[in-house]
Amino acid sequence: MDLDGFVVGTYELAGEFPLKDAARVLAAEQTTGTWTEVRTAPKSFEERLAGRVVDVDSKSGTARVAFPLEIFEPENIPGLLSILAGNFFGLGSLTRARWVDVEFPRAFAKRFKGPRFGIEGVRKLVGTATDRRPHCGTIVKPKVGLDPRGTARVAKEAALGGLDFIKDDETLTDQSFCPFEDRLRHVMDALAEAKSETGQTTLYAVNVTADQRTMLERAERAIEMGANCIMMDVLTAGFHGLQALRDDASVKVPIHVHRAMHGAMTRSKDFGISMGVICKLTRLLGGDQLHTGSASGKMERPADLPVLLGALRDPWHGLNSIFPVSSGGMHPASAEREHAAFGDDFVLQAGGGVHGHPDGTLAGARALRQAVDAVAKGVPLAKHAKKHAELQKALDKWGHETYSYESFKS
Ligand code: CAP
Ligand code: MG
Repeated sequence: MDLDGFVVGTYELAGEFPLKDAARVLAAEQTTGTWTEVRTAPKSFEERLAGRVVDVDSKSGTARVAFPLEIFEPENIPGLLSILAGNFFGLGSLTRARWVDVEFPRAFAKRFKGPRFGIEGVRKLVGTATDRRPHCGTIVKPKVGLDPRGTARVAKEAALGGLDFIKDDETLTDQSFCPFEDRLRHVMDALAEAKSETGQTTLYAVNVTADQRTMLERAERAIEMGANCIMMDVLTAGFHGLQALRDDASVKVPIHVHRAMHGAMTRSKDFGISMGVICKLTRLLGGDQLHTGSASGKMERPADLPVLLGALRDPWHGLNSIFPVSSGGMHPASAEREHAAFGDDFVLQAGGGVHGHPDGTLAGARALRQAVDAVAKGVPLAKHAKKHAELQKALDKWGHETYSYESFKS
């Protein structure tokens, strides 16, 4: 079957009937069918718009379903999701329904802008276009609890310690205790001071997550105020929110994409949407950095990490790549495992693993940067730490860390 005129979804399905029938039910429910035959439309027209089962693989329990392009309103992302990820999840006869992959014809993908910067663009901004080491970053901690001056103080230390990237935590937006504009102003001033000492650019992703109108206003205001990066939570704010930010011509900075709430979609083996699909949609719609999960750390470790990295970094319809972000319980000693899994093109991001350093944020940032420099050169961390006291202290504290509920502190 020539798939050029179709968007193709791959689904893991099981139900009260054979796989091919489960796929047929999905194709019907999501396009022209319902539970009983209706004769309201001309048959030929209905057939043109109907979803088709491309193939089924009973070994993996997956089926591919092709949706004719004509059924999609161009660039309408909520509409696209209602078709590719709609009612079938709730059908009583299906005992398993996961959306695990999607492929778009090139002409369809080309209607979207994709990442404005991608890995190469972000590297140019930070000054690592030729020095291909991984980037290192931090989430200001505590998650909430600092005022704008306090946030700026922590950010400055992180920048002085040699980090490339600093971000808000996903639950910090524009609360009264840390107003958005004040925070941005103080942090950007602090980063300018740090740059005058180090000569290094550090990106600060201020969190613009809100309803779409507010989010766009915040992003535009942030740019006016001199922001050099923004972040948004793509699943709570919606894929169309990311699309709106990317399509806004004034938002000429990288967009860091957090995935809070993804676990509700990605973790169940029976129902949900895979992280691979979230990666592809984020790339289509223009995220520059995306959390992927990591090879170690406090979060569930994705078994399909290589697939996710491929979705972000391999050539795809001429769209820029996305910088993968390894985060969640990271610390300097994590660098070896993460580098082995990700290679050089990723961001190693640590919140607790920077600010929880025995000597504080500045030392924690130095230790993370030292760890990244070491793995990029192929030098074992233990050896590098002999000449780098901050790294040594980090290894002493977290080198044999196991993650348990007891270690969580609020
Ligand atoms: C990491 C983090 C991130 C998680 C999200 C947190 O902080 O800021 O939100 O990484 O998970 O609040 O947990 P720590 P994921 O470095 O202090 O753990 O990256 O898997 O989406
Ligand atoms: Mg967080």
